[in-house]
This record gives sequence, structure tokens and C-alpha cells, in this order.
Amino acid sequence: MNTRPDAPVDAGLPAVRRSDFPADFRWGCATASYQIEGGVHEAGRGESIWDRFSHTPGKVKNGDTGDTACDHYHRWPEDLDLLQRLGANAYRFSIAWPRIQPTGRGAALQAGLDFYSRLVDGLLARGLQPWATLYHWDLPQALQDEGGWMARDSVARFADYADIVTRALGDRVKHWITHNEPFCTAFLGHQHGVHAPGVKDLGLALQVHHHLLLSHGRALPVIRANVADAQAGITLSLHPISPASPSAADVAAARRHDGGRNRLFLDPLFGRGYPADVIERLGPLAPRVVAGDLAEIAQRCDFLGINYYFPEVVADATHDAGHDPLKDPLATRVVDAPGVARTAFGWPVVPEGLTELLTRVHRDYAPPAIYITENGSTFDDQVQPDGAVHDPQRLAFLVRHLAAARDTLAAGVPLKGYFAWSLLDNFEWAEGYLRRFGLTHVDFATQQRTLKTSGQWYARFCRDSLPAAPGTAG
Ligand code: IFM
Repeated sequence: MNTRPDAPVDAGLPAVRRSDFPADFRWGCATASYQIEGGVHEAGRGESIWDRFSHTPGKVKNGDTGDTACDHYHRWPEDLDLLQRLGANAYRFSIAWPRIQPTGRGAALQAGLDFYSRLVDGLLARGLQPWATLYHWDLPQALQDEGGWMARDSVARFADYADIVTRALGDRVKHWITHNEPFCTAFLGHQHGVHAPGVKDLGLALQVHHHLLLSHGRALPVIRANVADAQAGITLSLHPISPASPSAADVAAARRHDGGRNRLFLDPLFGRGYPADVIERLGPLAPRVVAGDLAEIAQRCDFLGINYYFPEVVADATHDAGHDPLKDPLATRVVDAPGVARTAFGWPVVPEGLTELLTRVHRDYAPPAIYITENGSTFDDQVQPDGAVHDPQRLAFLVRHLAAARDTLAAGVPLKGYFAWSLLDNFEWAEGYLRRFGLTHVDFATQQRTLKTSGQWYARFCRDSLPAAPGTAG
């Protein structure tokens, strides 16, 4: 691949242009508070579960923490300039709950609200539409000490927090996402214990899952009451699932896995309650649901946010040595699909999976609008002696996924926007700073930002000044 920054994209990549999408399509990048902000002791911010977790030895690679991260708390004007340089017209960020309510309850901290108010004003001044996520995993530690999302009271706490934030910013922020990827909060954080708060208990994880969805439903009317013309929704990480073989056992396993990964979220949000086949398999581990909860969860969303990274190929694990039905009642095993390229994380690169996923969600659930609220890849970027950062694999990933997104329009999917993950290299949770997902390289020693080749291509794409469709005579 020619890696000159001004070079057209390789032959062999699909042709895709911004003008292939509707004129009012949203183009942006996504970030999350703990992953970029730093400034963890600024202006009265309280401790979050990720401060506690990352400072616990052995939890995060290299002992990395978000103490400084990208120092976005101080450098946000420069980062918003970067978005403008990309030609984006929207920006998805998240709000750190402990900056607003240091202990997760009680009066708001004005300095915390002021920080996000300045950020929002900075976005609007640059012609960027703000998209705020209320919860991208940084729960106040004080709430965790009271049981966190395992306690039903977390639902009321979240609604109060949503009330405070939307009252303060709702005159300018119209697009609100309640939760980012409840799968990760519930299952990475409470079943596998690899994310904060590091609990390992499937039954508790399922109860957390229910409380997260319930808190989403509780927050929706709060947002609508405070924000004129609000557009409110939730972001899920979803995966196309296929069986490892045509055997009846693998086909049934793929169905179960789809139940745990996708339908456990989509079904209740779209008014179908929890999927009966999954609940039956969970048996006594199924979450406690109080009368009225399912109706509250199923309130109308204005859009569904989908984060797409990779599909999963699944085999039946019922007869695997050491399989424990209490720990894994769905009895599924994700297997490697042969011949598929992978990112540095080991995630399969399958752009057509995006078309498949969005088409399926549209067909089965018909949300009024869909936004790709995250999509991106991590590779071991090569910094050149002159400081340039060429990332041909991320560039190819981006081009091919944009083409796959474009293909969903022809299938009638109401796709309205795309947010690349991520604007900046950042703190990748349990992987620390090892995994770089940015369109912009960050030198964490100097905080120097350098637009990678992929970011330069995205800028040309967003500005629609790409000379010719890549790889074609067009
Ligand atoms: O970095 C994360 C993000 O916080 C949530 N979605 C997936 C990304 C890559 O792992």
C-alpha cells in the first residue's frame, strides 16, 4: 500500500464517497470521558469505579490509569479544532458522573457542569452537533460502595443524575444516549470481572443488566421533560452471530448466543420482554423483574445507537471438557473463523457483518433511526522518523466499513449517522494504552496529536474532496 498521506487509497478497496449518503447524514467521532479526560482531581471530581479499578495492581496492563489519559480536560479546544479539521458535523462524548455528583447523589457540582457547558459551546461554535452519552462506565465509587448497579436504587440515582445534566445542557444538547454498551458494564464488569468493578458472578451480572435497562427507561421521560425537541436513545454493542457448522447443535448454540449477546437487549427495549428461550436456560440466575419494569424499559426511543466491531462464529459447548452449566448456562463457544484478517486485538475484520447486522436489526425491530455510534480498529501503528503515522490497515478498515454502511441504505435501513471510534488514541480500559484506536495518534509523553493517514482520509471523505473514488477509475 502506498502510505503517502496524500495518496489515494489502494486499488482493491471499495469506492465510497460522502455524497453516497444523504446530505443530512451525521459524520463524527466518538470518545468517552474516562478514556480521554484525565484531570481526575480537578474541580472536586469524585472517584469513579475506574479510578479505583485501574489503581488496583494487576487489573490494567502496565498498571496504566486514566489519571492523565489524553489530558482532554485541559486540551479540549485543541481537540475540537481537530474535529473541525476532520470536517465532522457531530461529536459523541460522554459525561463523567463523578464530575457532576462526586458521590453519585445529592447536589450538582457547578464546576463539573461548567466544564461540559464550555465543551458544548465550543462544539456549537465550530458547527459540530453535540451527542452526549450519560453513562460510559465511570460510576461514582461511592455508589459502588452501596452496591452500584447491583442495587435497584442505582436506577433512581441514574434518573436524578440524568435530570441534573439534561436541565443544565438540554438547551443546547438535543441528542442524548443513556448508556453505552450495557453488555460491557453488566458482563465484563460483573461476570468476567475484567472491567470495573471487577465482580465475577453471573447472577449479579444479569441483575445489573436489568437495572441498566430499567435506568435507561427511567431516564427517557426525564430527558424529554428537560430537553425541547430531544432525540433520546441507547447504544448497544451488537454482533452478527453464525454457527460454526451446519450441525443442529451448533445452529442451536448460535441461536442461544444471539440470545445472550443481542436479543437480551433488543427484545426488552423493543417491547418483547426478555427472550423466553434465554430466560429458561438461565433458570434461577434470571434477573428479578418487578411488575411494571418491562413497560418502563420498552419506552419509545428516537434512535438506536449500534456499536459494531466484529461478528462471532459459535459452536455448542455443552460437551466441552470442564463446561460448567452454572457459569455458562448458554453453553456456547466462540471459534476462530479461518482465513479472516484480524486487528491487533484479535478481532475479526468483517465489514459485511455491519450490513448484515443493521439489516437484521431493521427487519426484526424497526427502530425509527439507527446511528453507528462506534466503529473502529486497533493496530500497532508505525510512527515514521518524521513523526507521521501511517496506518494502512485502519484506513482499509474504515473505507470498507463505510462502504458496508452505504450498502445498508439500499436495503432501506434508516441509517442516519456514523461516528468513528475514536477521535484520539486513548485509555483502552483493561488494555491500558497498549491498544490504539484513534484516527489521531497521541504521544502520551508529550500529548502531541498527529492525524494518522486514516484520519487524513476521513477528513477528505467528510469534506467530500476525495479526488476520485478509491481504487477505481471513477
Ligand atoms: O474503547 C471502547 C469503548 O469504550 C466502547 N466500545 C468499544 C471500544 C473499543 O474497545
